[in-house]
Amino acid sequence: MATPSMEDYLERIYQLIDEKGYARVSDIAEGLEVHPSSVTKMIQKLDKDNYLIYEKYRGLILTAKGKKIGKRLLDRHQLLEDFLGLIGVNEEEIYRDVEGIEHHLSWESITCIEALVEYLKQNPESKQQLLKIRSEMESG
Ligand SMILES: [Mn+2]
Repeated sequence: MATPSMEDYLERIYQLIDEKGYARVSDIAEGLEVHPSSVTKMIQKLDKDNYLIYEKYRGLILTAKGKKIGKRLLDRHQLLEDFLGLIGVNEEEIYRDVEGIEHHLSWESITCIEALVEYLKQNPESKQQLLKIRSEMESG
């Protein structure tokens, strides 16, 4: 299974290919705030584990396995952003918090959060009630 760090790379690579059609080492490094040499190292590891195929002059492509996992990781990130947003977390905190927790939740917890997000979207009055409790906590 992919380590938290491998997950970050796969998620970023999947997102870049999804948005731009390709993923360059420099773009991956920038997005993850790491040195390009770390990216090259990780790409070799991901290649070895069959998540992607890397050729020095042709760039990299994700294998079927890499695509499947990459999509899952990106969806998970998005779900957690939706979740924190719905329960009232400040916009500025959301991205960093998601980066902090996304690798440490079981898929069972993710599925439960997914159901809760769906519930809150379908029941705006419950969401309002939740936010009301929270503002009472802040003022109390
Ligand atoms: Mn992420």
